Parts: sequence; structure tokens; C-alpha cells
Amino acid sequence: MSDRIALHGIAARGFHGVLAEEKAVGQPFSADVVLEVDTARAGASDDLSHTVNYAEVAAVAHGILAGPSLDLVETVANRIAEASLRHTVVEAVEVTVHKPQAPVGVPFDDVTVSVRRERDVPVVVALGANLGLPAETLASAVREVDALDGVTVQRASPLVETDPVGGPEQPTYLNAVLVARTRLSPWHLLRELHAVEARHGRRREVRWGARTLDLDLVQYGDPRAGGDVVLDDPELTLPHPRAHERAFVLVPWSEVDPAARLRVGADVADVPGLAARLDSGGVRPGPPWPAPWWGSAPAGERSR
Ligand code: A4P
Ligand code: MG
Repeated sequence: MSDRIALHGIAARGFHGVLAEEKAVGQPFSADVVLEVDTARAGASDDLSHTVNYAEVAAVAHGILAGPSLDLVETVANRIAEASLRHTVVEAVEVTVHKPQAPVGVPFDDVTVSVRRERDVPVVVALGANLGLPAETLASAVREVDALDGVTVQRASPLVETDPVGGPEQPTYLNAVLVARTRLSPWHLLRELHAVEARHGRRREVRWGARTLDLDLVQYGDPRAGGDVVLDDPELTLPHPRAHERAFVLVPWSEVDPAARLRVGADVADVPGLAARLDSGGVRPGPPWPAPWWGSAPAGERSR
């Protein structure tokens, strides 16, 4: 269960309804907005920019209640829900709109419409391992990511064997890329990925050093529609700042999604094209995924 921030009884005179009189004269409306937000980061930092400012949500909801006339309370509720989800930390929202003086024709207290909407965002995660049993670890990591509440893995690339890039002398890597959809905010998802890494004995001692498991969040959202999240923060940089220059990410990503696009500065580049421009000499086909690598689904492919 996520953390919640709830606003009750945001009230305004509105002009929503099917009847001409409702549109002309108006009547009282109110809304309750319950936001599911991962508050862990703000709770630790005490920084307003790490959470959703509920005054902003209230102002937008009020604007929709008092704003241009809509026929249906359903539409009013839906618009408030969609506006609330535009805040990246909001993972789900439940909106109830009250219309206590609706022309119902019999004595009654209130009529309400409640809608629940969840964030649902495509994400790309790069996996790497070069200590322990890399193929088994990566297969287990894919299953664990898929099992996270709020994450569904859609496809995983074949494993590739890659020469280490940067860092000290270290063993050859196995890498892969998975595409998934998530309800989680980017920071929440990164925290869950770190927890999966930790369960596989990940230590952070040497930058770019050997590791049992590395899970990097390469992209959050779809840059084609301008719908990707861009963050310039060392704690979470999006898209991943080095993904566009790393064959060990771009080659498997191109295999799992040949239509993939990646934001590179001001451009949105075609991922197979970026991969083709790099020297991919250090990237070779890897072993097959250890069976059973992913429940009973056919290897590498599953639809939602
Ligand atoms: N961080 C910021 N943005 C992100 C993001 N988008 N995804 C922060 C994940 N983490 C992000 O990461 C260091 C810090 O980056 C984290 O605290 C996180 O909050 P890390 O995983 O602890 O360390 P790292 O993986 O050594 O660093 P980084 O910068 O992710 O390294 P790279 O660039 O991913 O390189 N060679 C081969 N062949 N295959 C590999 O997989 N991997 C690396 C790591 C080097 N060489 C490799 C491979
Ligand atoms: Mg990493």
C-alpha cells in the first residue's frame, strides 16, 4: 500500500450538467482527491520539491470544478485525476466529485462519481553482472523486477557477453536490457531496483568496478511523445547519462525493441542507429537465458 495525501471537500460553484439551467445558473460541486505518492524521499529530505504540493493539486481541481461547463460529472472527475497524475511523484489517484443539488427528482443527500487512475509508463532497464553466476543472477533479477508491485516486464533482450568498459581490470560482463511498464515514480522504481541489487549481494566499493548485479534505469517514459522524464540529478539522472554511448546497452536494447528511441541532449535518436555508429566489437552473443528463466512464458516474449 502506497503512502497517501488526501484533500477533502474542495468546493466551488460549477456549471456542469446536461440541462440548460445547470449550465446557466450553476450549483455547488466539491471534490475529494486522494493521491498515492511515494513519500519516502520527501520524508527523509524535508524538501517540498521531492513531493507533490497539495496546494497546487487543490488549485487545479478547483479550476476544473469552477471552469468551463462539462455535461458529465464523470468527465469532471476524470480531468481532475489526469491533472493530478501529471505530477511525477503521483503513482495513482482517486477522485470523488460530489453534486449534492443535482436535479434528481426525489429527496436525496448527495450524488458522487469516483474514479481511480494509475500511472502507466514504459521504462527501460539495463542489467549487467560480472561476478558470481551472472546468467542465473540476471534471470533471477528479471523475475524479481517483474514481481515488484507496480512493475510488469514486457520483454527481455537476449544475453550479450561484453568486454568491460572503464573501471579497473575485471571479468567479462553479461548484459541485457528489459522493457517494462510501471506505476511507480522514477525515484520509487530506482529504490526498488537498488533493493533487487542488494538482495544479490551488490556492493558499491569501486566506481565502474566488478559487480554481482547492476540495474540501471535507462529511460522513464516515451521520448517520441515528449512523454519521458528528464532529470539532471546525480541521485537519478534521466535518461541515463551514458546509455547513448554504450554498446553494451544499445545493442541488446535494439534487439528487444528495434523501434526504440532515446533522448540524447536536444535530439531524440533512433537506438539501432546509435548502436550502429558505435564500435560494437566488445559485444558478442551471450549464452541462452538459463531455463526456466521466466515462469512459464516463452523466453524473451510476453504480452500484457
Ligand atoms: N544514478 C543516477 N542516475 C541513475 C540511473 N538512471 N540509473 C545514481 C541508475 N542509477 C542512477 O550507480 C551510482 C549512482 O548513480 C547510484 O547511487 C544512483 O543513485 P551505481 O549503480 O551504484 O554505480 P555504477 O553502476 O558503477 O555507476 P554508473 O554510473 O551507473 O555506471 P555505468 O555508467 O552504468 O557503468 N562494462 C560492461 N561491459 N558492462 C557493464 O554493465 N557497467 C559499468 C557501470 C561499467 N562498465 C561496464 C558495465
Ligand atoms: Mg548502476
